Amino acid sequence: MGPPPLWRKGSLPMQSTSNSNRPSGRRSILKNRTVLFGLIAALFLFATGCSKEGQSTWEAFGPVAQKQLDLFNVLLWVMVATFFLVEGVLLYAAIRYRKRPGQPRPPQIHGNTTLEVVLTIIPTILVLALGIWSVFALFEIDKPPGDGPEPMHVNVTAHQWWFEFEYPDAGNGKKIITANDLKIPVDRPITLSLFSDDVIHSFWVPKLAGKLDMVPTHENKMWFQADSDKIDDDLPVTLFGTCAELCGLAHALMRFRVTVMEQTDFDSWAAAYGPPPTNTDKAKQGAQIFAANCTLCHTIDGPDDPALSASRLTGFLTGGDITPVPAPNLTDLRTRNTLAAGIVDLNETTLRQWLQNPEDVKPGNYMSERAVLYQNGSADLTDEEIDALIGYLLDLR
Ligand code: HEC
Ligand SMILES: [Cu+2]
Repeated sequence: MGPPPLWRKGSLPMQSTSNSNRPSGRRSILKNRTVLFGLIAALFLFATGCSKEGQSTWEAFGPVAQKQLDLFNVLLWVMVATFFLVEGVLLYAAIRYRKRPGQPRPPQIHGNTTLEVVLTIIPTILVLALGIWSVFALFEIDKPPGDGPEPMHVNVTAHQWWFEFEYPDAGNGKKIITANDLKIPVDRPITLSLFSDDVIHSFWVPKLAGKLDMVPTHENKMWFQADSDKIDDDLPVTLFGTCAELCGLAHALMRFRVTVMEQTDFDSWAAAYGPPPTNTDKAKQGAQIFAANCTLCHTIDGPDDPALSASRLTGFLTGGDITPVPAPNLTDLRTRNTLAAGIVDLNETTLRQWLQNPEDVKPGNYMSERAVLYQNGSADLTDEEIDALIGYLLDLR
C-alpha cells in the first residue's frame, strides 16, 4: 500500500488536531514594545499626514490641482468601495461556507454563465469609465484654456540643492532671475519650463499641481494657476513646494515657496528688482566684502550673465575642491521669506548663522563645500564683516 492520497481527511500533517499555544504567541507580539511603539508612530504619521495646513494635496488652490484632486477622489473612493465589496463577499463566503466537523464537503460548482458575464462586464465598465475619464482629464489640464488671461512664463532650473526662477517677460522686458521663492500673480495662468543643471529633480507644489520631473538636457512643461476665489486668506499667500525626486545629500532640504500676490504687487516687485542700495557706509562696506568673497558664485546686480552661469556650471561639473558653482541670484534676497532653499525663515539671525557656517544650517550644501571662506569650518570673516554683509544683503538701515 502506498501513502494515503493527499486530499483525504486527516492526511495532511498541518491538519493534525494538536493546536499548541497559538493565541498566546499572537498576544505577545502586541505586548512587544517596539511593535506597539511602531504602530502608534505609524498612526500618528498617518493622522498628521492628512492635515490641510502646509504642503497638502487635499486642498486645491487652482484649476489644475482641483482637476487632479477630483480625479484622485473619485478613483480612490470607487476603489475603496470595490475593495470592501469584493473582500466582504469573499469573507462572507469563507465564513458562511467554511468546513464544519461532521458535514460533507460542499458540492463543487463551476460554470455559471450569467454570473461570469456579470462579473466580467462590471469591472470592464469600471476600468473603461475611469480610464477614459482620466485620459480626458489629462488632456484638459495639459494647457491653459485659450480664452483666459494672458499666461506668464517662468523658466525653472533645479540645482543641487536649490531652485532658480527666471521670468523672461515679467518686468516690461527686463529679465529677472531669482531663487527659491517663486512669486506669481493671482488669477493668471503660469506656464513653466522645467530644466535641471545636474541630476534629475522633481518640481512639486501640491496645492497648485502634481509633480513633474526636471531632467538634465530635456525641457518639461507644465502650467498652473492660483485662483483668488479658492484662497480664503488675504493675499499675499505663501504655498510650499519641494523637490520630489531623491537628488543627493541635501535632497530633503531642497524646498521652495510660491508667493501668490495681486498683479499690482507683482508688478511693483518686478519694477523694484535690482541690487540692494549702497547709500550707507555699512552697505558700501558690505558690497566690498561681497565683491571680494562671493561673486565667484553669486550675482547680486541683476540677472546672471549667461556666460558666467555657464562657466560656473562647468566649474561645478568638472569638480575639484574650490571651484565656482551655480548659486542663487541674490539681487532680491531682501524680498524673500526663506533662506537656503526654503528650509529656514530669512531674518538677521538665520542669515548670520548661514554666513558663519552654512554647514550648520544645511548639511552638504555646495557653498560650505566649495567656497574658500569655509574650508576651515566656520567663516574666514570677522563678526563686523558679517554684520556689514547682512546689512547690505537685507538692506537694513
Ligand atoms: C563656491 C561658491 C560660493 C561662494 C564663494 C559663496 N556662495 Fe553663497 N551659496 C552658494 C551655493 C551653491 C548656495 C546654495 C546652497 C543651497 O541652498 O544648497 C549658496 C547660498 C547662499 C545664500 C542663500 C540664498 C537663498 O536664496 O536662500 C546666501 C544668502 C549666500 N549664499 C550668501 C553668500 C555670501 C554673502 C557669500 C560671500 C561671503 C557667499 N554666499 C559665497 C555658493 C557660494
Ligand atoms: Cu532635488
